[in-house]
Amino acid sequence: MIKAEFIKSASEPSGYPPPEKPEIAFVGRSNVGKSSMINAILDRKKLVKVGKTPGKTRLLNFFNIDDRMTLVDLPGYGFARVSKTEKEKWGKSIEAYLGQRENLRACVLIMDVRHLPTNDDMNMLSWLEAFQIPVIPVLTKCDKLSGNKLTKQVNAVSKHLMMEKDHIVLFSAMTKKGKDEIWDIINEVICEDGAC
Ligand SMILES: Nc1nc2c(ncn2[C@@H]2O[C@H](COP(=O)(O)OP(=O)(O)OP(=O)(O)O)[C@@H](O)[C@H]2O)c(=O)[nH]1
Ligand SMILES: [Mg+2]
Repeated sequence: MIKAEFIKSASEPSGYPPPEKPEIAFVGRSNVGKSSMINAILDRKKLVKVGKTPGKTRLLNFFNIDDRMTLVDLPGYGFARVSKTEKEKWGKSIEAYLGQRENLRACVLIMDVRHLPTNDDMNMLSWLEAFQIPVIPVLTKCDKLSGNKLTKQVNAVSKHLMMEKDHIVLFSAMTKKGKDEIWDIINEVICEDGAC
């Protein structure tokens, strides 16, 4: 089993752990399944808290993986019942992180396979491109669609994102579909760094 431990939470750069290991961050709409995905790929049930009131987590949560890399669960966006001040705070903490985190190697952008990417998803994608951060696009909750419906939806989403279908990881935290594929990609990104 992979060693995975919570390091700390932070909202601003002064609170981040030292940038010693290559880092991968998980971003996406609130309630899309970021925390569930991290738990699933690490074979943990409760390393990261799941399904609390959406939009409550305003902190970045850092996890040490095998003393080899850090995974970061970023606060979700697009939660309607959040005040303007809260949204601004979110924007500032995410912008500081994306703009300043020197050991950040890639962002896993998680979207719900059942819906076309939201405006917030598209804005996040532009942001990542502007910061020149490699994106690993993931469609989660694939267990909710089957056969033809899944294929149709993946085609529609890939068109919307203007990305090749083969570059998009199909995932389910419930069935763990896509777990090996996501690790292959993460390891490839980390290894480019000479950290293997
Ligand atoms: N069926 C199914 N449900 C999922 C999957 N992933 C997450 N969920 C459910 O979706 C809800 C939200 O999951 P979380 O992992 O807490 O989502 P999050 O993106 O971390 O949410 P915030 O931390 O609020 O931003 C929970 O009820 C999960 O059980 C999946 O792959 N399949
Ligand atoms: Mg979460």
